[in-house]
Amino acid sequence: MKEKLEALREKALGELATLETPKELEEFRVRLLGKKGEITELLRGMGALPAEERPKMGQLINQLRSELETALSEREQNITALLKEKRLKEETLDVTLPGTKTKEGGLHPLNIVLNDLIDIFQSMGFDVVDGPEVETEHYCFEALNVPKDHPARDMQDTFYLAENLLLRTQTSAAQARTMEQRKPPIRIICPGRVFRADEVDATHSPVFHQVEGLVVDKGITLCDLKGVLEQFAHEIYGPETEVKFRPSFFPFTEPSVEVDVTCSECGGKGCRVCKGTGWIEILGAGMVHPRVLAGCGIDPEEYTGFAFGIGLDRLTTTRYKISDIRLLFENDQRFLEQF
Ligand code: 2U9
Repeated sequence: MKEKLEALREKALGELATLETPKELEEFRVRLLGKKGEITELLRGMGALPAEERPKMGQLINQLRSELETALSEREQNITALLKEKRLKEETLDVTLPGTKTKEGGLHPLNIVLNDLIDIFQSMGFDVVDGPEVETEHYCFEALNVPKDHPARDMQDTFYLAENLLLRTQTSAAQARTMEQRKPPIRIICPGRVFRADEVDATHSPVFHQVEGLVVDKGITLCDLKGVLEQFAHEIYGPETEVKFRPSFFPFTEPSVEVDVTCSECGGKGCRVCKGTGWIEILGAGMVHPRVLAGCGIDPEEYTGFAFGIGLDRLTTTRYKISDIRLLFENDQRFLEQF
């Protein structure tokens, strides 16, 4: 019996040293020290021994039990410590490593400039109005006093989709719609894409962008037009910029003007950018033609208005010194990343 005990002790301690997980330890505990475990079986088996040997044997078995219990709890502590160390090693973070860079999107240069324009006009009380890109001849031409034989209506200039259906050549179409829907006072800008069947080159694209504006109220005069557009020019180009109003002609405005600012490249001395004139044309404008007001249901005897049109693409290419308008439409990341 003693040898049996010794053999069990050797085997158990040997096995214990090889166990590596809490699960294995628990199985070991049940198998040896549990209710039906080997030690309990040994105690039970003592009945077969002569009475005088039993106390001694019982003492030895209990000694073995407590020895195994101690060894088990030591092993348990060891394993817990080892597992903790392993986990900490696995979870170690090198906080000095550089982070992974996420690619950030940005605004298209046209949208950067458009947002500036919207800020400037909103601060002067203008609403932003949207309109369809596919228009009827009525809103694109008739309502704007562009007669049937006007060169702007030429098939070569306008993309027709069907008879009477076309891609708008100016966002004024949306403004004509607004005039029909709203009563004055009207103070709106219409930014958007417009389309003309132009030959493509470094300064012309069949798709381009306008921000057109319209103010209609009682007593609006050319002075209001000058004040608003001068304020706009100073906000975009700086307060030292000079602004010049030149007489011009548009079918939808009378009188009409074109607005020039002193060239920001040379400060007005004359350079390659302004072709030696010292001035850069930035927009067209005028007092809304009485026939346009009347055609949109506004009495020209009671109300007057002014309108203007800004080419967004040229404003963007000159601001960022972009040499070719086509770069704005190609969506080349190497170009777009620069803004
Ligand atoms: C209504 C009546 C009149 C808008 C106007 C211009 C002058 C103009 C050009 C600027 C550069 C077009 O993109 S461009 O080529 N536009 O010169 N636009 S007056 O006149 C209007 C608008 C709406 C109801």
